[in-house]
Amino acid sequence: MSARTARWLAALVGVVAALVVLGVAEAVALLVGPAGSPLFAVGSLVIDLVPPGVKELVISLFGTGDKAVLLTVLGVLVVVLAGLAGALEARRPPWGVVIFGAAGLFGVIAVLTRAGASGLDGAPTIVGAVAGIVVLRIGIRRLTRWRLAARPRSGAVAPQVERRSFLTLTIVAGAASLLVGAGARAMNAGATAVTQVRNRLVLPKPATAAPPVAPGAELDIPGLTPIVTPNADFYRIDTALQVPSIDSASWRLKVTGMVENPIEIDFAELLAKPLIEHMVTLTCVSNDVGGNLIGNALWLGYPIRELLKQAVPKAGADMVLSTSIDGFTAGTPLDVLLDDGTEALLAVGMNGKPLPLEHGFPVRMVVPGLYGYVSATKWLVELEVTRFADAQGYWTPRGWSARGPIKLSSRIDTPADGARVGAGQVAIAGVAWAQHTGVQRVEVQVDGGQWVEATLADSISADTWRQWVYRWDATKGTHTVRVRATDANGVTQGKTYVPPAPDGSEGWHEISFSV
Ligand SMILES: Nc1nc2c(c(=O)[nH]1)N[C@H]1C(S)=C(S)[C@@H](COP(=O)(O)O)O[C@H]1N2
Ligand SMILES: [Mo]
Repeated sequence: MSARTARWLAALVGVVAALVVLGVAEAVALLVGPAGSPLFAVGSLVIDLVPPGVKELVISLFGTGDKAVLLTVLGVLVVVLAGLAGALEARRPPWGVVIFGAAGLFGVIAVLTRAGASGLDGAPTIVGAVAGIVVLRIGIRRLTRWRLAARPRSGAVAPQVERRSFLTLTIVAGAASLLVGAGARAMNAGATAVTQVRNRLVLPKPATAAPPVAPGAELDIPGLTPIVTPNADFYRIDTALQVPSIDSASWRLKVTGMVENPIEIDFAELLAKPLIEHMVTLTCVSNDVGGNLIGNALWLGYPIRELLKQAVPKAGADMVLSTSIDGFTAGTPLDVLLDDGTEALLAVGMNGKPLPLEHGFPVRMVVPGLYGYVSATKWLVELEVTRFADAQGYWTPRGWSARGPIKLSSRIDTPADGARVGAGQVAIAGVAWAQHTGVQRVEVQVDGGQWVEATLADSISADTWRQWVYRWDATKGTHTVRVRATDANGVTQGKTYVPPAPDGSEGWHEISFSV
């Protein structure tokens, strides 16, 4: 093999390694979110960095084609740089690796400096760069072996074997990255487009607004969960490996099954209806005693009962099977959804914003008092009126109960389990919930002594959790604290531990701390 051929082949390895970087990064971005894709982040960082004069020149020369020009130039630059890195790695290792590392770092900086980026958005580029460097090193090593084997009288292994090993790596890595990368890019582009649709969306004012949260509902104690959970901190549970991206303009909801008038409604029609605001604490059936799969938000939406009334359910129906675009289903009792005193919503807003994509954009269900798996279908597309005898929600054949009313529960947020606190008064505080029934009393037990009543914050409504606090003059040593709540019907949480499956956990939350 001539030195020239070897150099070109090394450059080829560099280009293939660059494809691996981009392909792997796009695939990982599918999991962490499209904002983690380095491709356009680098492009927009370059736009930020280019001096205004150059920017205007490009726009005046190419008009609306300016973005295409930028991407083409970037693409050519990437190929040239990757080729150089490959050739360099063959002759002066590890300089090729260094170039890849520096380019990866530049990519991470680009991603993290975009508006609204989170730390996790750097992950796709990092994983991609590591994969690319691995391919670069292995590729160059195989090339070197082939070159040595191809020397006259080199002995050892036949050059064909080394050649095949080199070509297999380059072709397979290159083709796989192109395929996976292109597919993932198309999906990331879809999610990005829907993110833009969401950002532009202006929700209508509610016809019936929720009263402001009473100041007395928030105890403002360090370590205590805030009464309203910010969207970014809201727990997320679903079976979707990739968050579905539904453009609200093409969204439709069908009401089908045992109804006199099947209905189909689009997003504009839904927004034109009189919407109401209601604060509801959502909980997952998988939430173990002391767990954090619970959050409280102000939802904006249209009462499901109104839509069902227009559809007119037939006699004998007792369940609504709601379906998500991704195939997830939940079976909700029809009487709960029709109940005038239960604000079950087709929600479009969460804490004053359109639903975040992860929380069901553009429309989800929220039903006070029921665990999410039987009620809170995200990315909702169909409501089928049916019977529990005829249909099952997603989790029911998988061992979870068909009915899922939320169980009375309470949690200690502070002190954290295992914490060390200073001497003096300690605020033992947490939250308690019994959605749609309400919490009447919370009691605390220190070191197995008497149960003493905690102070309750004001209630927002029976549909939300309630904060509580017990101020205790701490004595030196290690202490164990338990909590139990009593609901508005006078029922108190029992001591016996029950695991989450099949219909929700039970038992007293207990923590220890030392003074
Ligand atoms: N489409 C869809 N909706 C879903 C689920 C799901 O897996 N897919 N999970 C449900 C469960 S189990 C819960 S607890 C809530 C959680 O809602 P959140 O992710 O907005 O907190 O969504 C419900 N809606
Ligand atoms: Mo759940």
